Amino acid sequence: MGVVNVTPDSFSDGGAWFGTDAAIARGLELAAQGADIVDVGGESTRPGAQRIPAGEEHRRVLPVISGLAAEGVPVSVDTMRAEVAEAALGAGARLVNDVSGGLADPQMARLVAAARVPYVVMHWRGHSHQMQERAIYRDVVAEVCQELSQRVDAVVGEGLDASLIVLDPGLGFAKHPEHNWALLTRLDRLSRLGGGDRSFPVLVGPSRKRFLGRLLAGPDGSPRPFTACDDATVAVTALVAAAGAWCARVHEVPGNADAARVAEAWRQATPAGRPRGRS
Ligand code: PMM
Repeated sequence: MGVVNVTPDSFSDGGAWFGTDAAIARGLELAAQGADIVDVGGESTRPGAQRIPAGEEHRRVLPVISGLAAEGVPVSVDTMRAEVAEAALGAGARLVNDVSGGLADPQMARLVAAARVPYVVMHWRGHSHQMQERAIYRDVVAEVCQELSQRVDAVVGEGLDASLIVLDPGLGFAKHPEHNWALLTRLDRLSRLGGGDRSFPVLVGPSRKRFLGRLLAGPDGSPRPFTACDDATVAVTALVAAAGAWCARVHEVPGNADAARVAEAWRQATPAGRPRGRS
């Protein structure tokens, strides 16, 4: 999944694709580079960001989505608002990516259920201005699984077919680096949330996030700038794809697309087609 943030202020690529024409051109480029889905968002979720009005979000994303859909690009809309998701689906989006997992807008679950579209349910504990103070866990993997499970029940309760749900641990959203790393190593638990035979596709969004910048900090302790974290993102993509993740959401596609193909070959060559340690 290639990212097009039509925002002036996203932490990772803020401003680069803010105009409609630039955003469409970027989306086409990502698709040509191997993105299976182009994710279009109009609202920054960087820590501390303030919300924008719904009308502004509409104005940012709708022309980009219709422009990309008209070219045959599979588009997802990155939004927490049901009214934006509805308009985006009308403009040709095929998937709704909701970083709040339905918590920010009580209408969202009903909308995706009625539209019968794939729905990314991300783990979330509140809007950007308050999320980092909520990064408190005793057992992050168990708590994220439990909270996501409640979201799955809520969305299925509104009538969405469970087979359309994609789960996301929400790297960096109310998470400190140690939480992100713990979650990355236990994606199998997320996938098997429902217990029994039920297994959900898992999406992860490691791209250019602060935990990578901190890992790669220079000798003086200053974090690596986010644009210099693309190689580390590729490494995470390779690891999670080899562990069975369905999708990685990234800003730079070529290296990640190669990593996904390497991981797929790795999985195919692994006895029983799965990495050791997974049932
Ligand atoms: N991260 C961001 C935005 N949208 N969506 C999903 N499903 N998962 C994520 O981890 C995620 C997301 C924030 O990153 P950005 O500002 O660089 O787009």
